[in-house]
Amino acid sequence: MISLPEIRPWMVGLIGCVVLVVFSGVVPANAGNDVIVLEPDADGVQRASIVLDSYSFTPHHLRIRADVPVELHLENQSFLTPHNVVIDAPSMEVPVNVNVSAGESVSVRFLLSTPGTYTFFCDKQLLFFPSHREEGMEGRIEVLAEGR
Ligand SMILES: [Cu+2]
Repeated sequence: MISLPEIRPWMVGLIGCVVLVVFSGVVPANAGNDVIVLEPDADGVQRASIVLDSYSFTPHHLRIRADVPVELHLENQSFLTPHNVVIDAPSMEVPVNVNVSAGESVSVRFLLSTPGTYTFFCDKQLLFFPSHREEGMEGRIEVLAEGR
């Protein structure tokens, strides 16, 4: 006759670990928490697509190379809410502040020459409500020196 083993604390720990490992892979691919590393295309432009929604950017963390042009395709998936993208980078020669109407897509090109970490956000705000940035529409762009 087979007797069941007694349950010991280490068994509970082991099962907990297995459950964690199994379910950690179940995070949706569009969660946007991962760093998206841009590589220049054949024409030397670093490209990425970002989905704008109320109130998020997906993805919201980009890593790019300094002094290589960037082209972002911005798609606003909100039904009614206009959004925008403002990049907080005083060193940029041409500041980025692009409006994207509800349901529309816009592409924007820019150049970040100074390595560092920059914030981008949506500064839309309706009346006395919190701004979209305060609601979470914020992301960052890491700019690495060339030859990283
Ligand atoms: Cu917005």
